[in-house]
Amino acid sequence: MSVKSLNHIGIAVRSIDDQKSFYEGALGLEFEGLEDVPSQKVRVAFFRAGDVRIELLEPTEPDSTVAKFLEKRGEGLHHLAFTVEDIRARIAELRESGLRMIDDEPRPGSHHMQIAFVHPKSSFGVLTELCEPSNEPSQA
Ligand code: CMX
Repeated sequence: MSVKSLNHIGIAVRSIDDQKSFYEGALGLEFEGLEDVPSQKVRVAFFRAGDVRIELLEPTEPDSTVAKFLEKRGEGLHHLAFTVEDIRARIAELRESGLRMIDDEPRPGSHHMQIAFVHPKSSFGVLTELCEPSNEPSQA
């Protein structure tokens, strides 16, 4: 198992609107846009920081996992996402190595990526996402 790169850093927020000025204004990061991710019950905002993106995650439903996270732990760092190739094979490898996967099958994520999460109890408290970009031209 070898990841290609850090793809993005996910940050749980109550309101994207409230935090946009910090990332875009104070830090001067390029705002790349908003996207609804119905499968995850979140709305996301992406900011470009070199080769990595900052992903702000705002829950769209009260039963969103991000809503639960905010209730329990407050706003802040939510997950790290790593780019991989052949995500199904990577999921199988991690499972075979004894790690607990939240997703045994890839799910659709933002930016047309296929995603799967490792349970934070298997990754020393850091929720870890694998993501595989599609071949669509909009992908960076
Ligand atoms: N990072 C680290 N630990 C986390 C966590 C996170 N983001 N979210 C939950 N946990 C911890 C909890 O604190 C809890 O730990 P303790 O037992 O020590 O208190 C434990 O995991 C279980 O958490 P829980 O509150 O009982 O919540 P659930 O079991 O219902 O769900 C999790 C936890 C990680 C399985 C769930 O949040 C999940 O499936 N996450 C993956 C999907 C996701 O996060 N989607 C949003 C992002 C989508 C995107 O990027 O597009």
